[in-house]
Amino acid sequence: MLQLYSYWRSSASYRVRIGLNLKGLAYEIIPVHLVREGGAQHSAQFRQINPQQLVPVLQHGHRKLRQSLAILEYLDEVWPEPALLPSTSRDRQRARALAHLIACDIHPLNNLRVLQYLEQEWNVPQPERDEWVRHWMTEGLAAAEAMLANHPSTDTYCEGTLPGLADCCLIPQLYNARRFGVDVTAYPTLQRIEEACLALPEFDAARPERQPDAPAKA
Ligand SMILES: N[C@@H](CCC(=O)N[C@@H](CS)C(=O)NCC(=O)O)C(=O)O
Repeated sequence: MLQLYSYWRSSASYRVRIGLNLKGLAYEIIPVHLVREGGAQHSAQFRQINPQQLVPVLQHGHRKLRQSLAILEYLDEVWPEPALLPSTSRDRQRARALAHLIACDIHPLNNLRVLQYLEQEWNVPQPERDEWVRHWMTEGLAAAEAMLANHPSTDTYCEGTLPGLADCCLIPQLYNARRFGVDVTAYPTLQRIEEACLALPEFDAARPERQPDAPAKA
């Protein structure tokens, strides 16, 4: 009933995999290789699935759901338990603000198509492109650390004692940060939350290296 168009290393897909696992929903992964042969996301077939040429896409029956945050909120509306969002407006606002910080303000600047554009249109060399990525990640993660450290709502997870929307975004972003050589020890609260999340089977099963399309030695 649920099929997820996903790429093992895509952090936006990783968010949705965590959300589906937290909800205890069974789903089939349909891999979309973002790099091989120019990227399957640009194929005519996949453009029918997502005109934005991005993963993830969740197919629910005949419906195609796009945009990871909108998908996570949909999951929460259709399968309310366990909730990904807290019960009060104030706490929901905070969880969404953290999620948007990552998904709207850090991630899009560092996406594959942006890095390819810098390389192909502006001849930006690899070291500068990597530095660009690290700059935006460091700035965003430092803000997330400041928002989470010593806040009364921060507990085992970003918001209280249950994992939710903000954690679905934070853990994939930290995976990305390490990939690009960001020193995550500068963010002790984020690291502590990451450790708690990855100890849960729902997060563990969503890890890039556990995906059917991950290379054998990932
Ligand atoms: N805002 C979108 C972002 C999706 C996105 O950027 N996906 C990336 C992988 S993490 C992608 O498909 N990139 C392909 C490309 O850049 O060509 C969401 O949250 O779903």
